[in-house]
Amino acid sequence: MKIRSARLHHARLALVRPFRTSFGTATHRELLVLRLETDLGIGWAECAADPDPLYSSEFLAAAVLVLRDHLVPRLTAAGDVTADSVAGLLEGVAGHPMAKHVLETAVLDAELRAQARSFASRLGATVTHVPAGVSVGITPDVGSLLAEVESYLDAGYRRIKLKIEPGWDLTPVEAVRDTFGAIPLQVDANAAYDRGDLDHLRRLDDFDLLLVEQPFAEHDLLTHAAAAALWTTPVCLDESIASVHDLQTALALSACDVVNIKPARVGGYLEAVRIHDVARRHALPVWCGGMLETGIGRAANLALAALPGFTLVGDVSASGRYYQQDLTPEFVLVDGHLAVPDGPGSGVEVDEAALADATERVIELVGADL
Ligand code: OSB
Ligand code: MG
Repeated sequence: MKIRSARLHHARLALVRPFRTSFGTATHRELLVLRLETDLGIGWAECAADPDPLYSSEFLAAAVLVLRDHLVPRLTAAGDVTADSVAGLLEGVAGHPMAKHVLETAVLDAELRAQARSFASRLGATVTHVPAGVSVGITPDVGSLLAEVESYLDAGYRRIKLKIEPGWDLTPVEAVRDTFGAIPLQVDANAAYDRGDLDHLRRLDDFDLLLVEQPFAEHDLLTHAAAAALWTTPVCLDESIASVHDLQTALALSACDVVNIKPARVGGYLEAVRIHDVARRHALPVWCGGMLETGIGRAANLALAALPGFTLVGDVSASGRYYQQDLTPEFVLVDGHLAVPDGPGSGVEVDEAALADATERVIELVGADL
C-alpha cells in the first residue's frame, strides 16, 4: 500500500478516577490517535506514550517528532509498504517502540480492513472471549482500596492487580486477602524497589499472589533473577521486556517466571506475537498488559490476548473502568469476559464525534497531496 496522508489527533480524556502508580498520578490520559490514509483505505491506531517520560523513556511530544521527522518519512520513501515490512523499514531509528507501534498498527489496521480480515485472525487468536482483569491504583487509604476492589469484583472482574510502592505493599495486600479471601490477586511495583528490598518483598510470599510484576529497575535483570531464585511468588517482567531479544536474555538469566506483553512497549503487535511464540516454546506463561488504552487500542489488545499462550488474565478492562466516553463503541464486561472483535481490522469503528470532542490539536504528518 501507499501512504497518502497521516494525521495525529492529540487528544485528552478524563479518567473515571485518578490512577496512581509508583511513578505518578494520572487524572487524565493524553494520547495520540493516528489516522493513516492509504491507497487501500484508512487505518487507525493509538499511541501509548504519556506526556511525561516516567513509565519509560518515551513521551508524547517526542513521539510526535520522531513520527514526523524520522518514522513516517521512512515509510513514504519506501513507496509500497506492508505491515510485515514496517519494522524493517523503521529499524534504523534507535528506540521509540511506542512511536513505531502506532505506525505499524495503523498500517496493519488499513491492510486488514482492505482484506476484510480481523486482527484476531491475523495474529492467531484461538478464543472468542477473554477473561478481564483490572489494575487498581494506589489509594489514599486501605478503606478506599477495599471499596474499589469490591466494586470491580462485583462487576465480575476475574483478577485483581494492586499497584504497590515502598510504604504501600504488605499492608494493602494483606487487607485485600483478609477481606476477599482466595481471589486471583497480583501486584505491580513499576520498578519502585531495589536490591536492598529483596528480603522485604519476600514477605509477599505469605499472600499466595499470582505474581509480582517489575519490582526492580528496567535494566536490572540480575536483581530480578535473584528475586526469582529467592521468592516463591512468581516474578513477572513488564518494563524490562522490549523485544524478543530481551526475553531471550531474561530466559538465559532465569530473571522471570512470567511476562506481561504490551504491544506498545515492544514496538507493535507483530513483535508481541513473536514474544508470545518464544515464551510458549519455553512454557513461560504470558498475559496482555495495557496502557489505559481507549477502545482503539483495546480492540487490538483483545485480539492479542486471545492467542493460546496468554494463559493468565490480562489488564484489558471494560471501557467504564477508564472513560466516561470511549472513542469507540463501549466495551462491556459479560460474565467477567470481553468479546474479541471479529470485524475487519481492529473490528471497531472510531467514534469520530467523540474523537473530535477529545482532540486538542491536529498534526498533519503527511499532506493529503502526496
Ligand atoms: O505497569 O502495567 C503497567 C498503566 C499505565 C502504565 C503502566 C501500567 C499500567 C497499568 C494499567 O497497570 C493497565 C490497563 O488497565 O491498561
Ligand atoms: Mg506493569
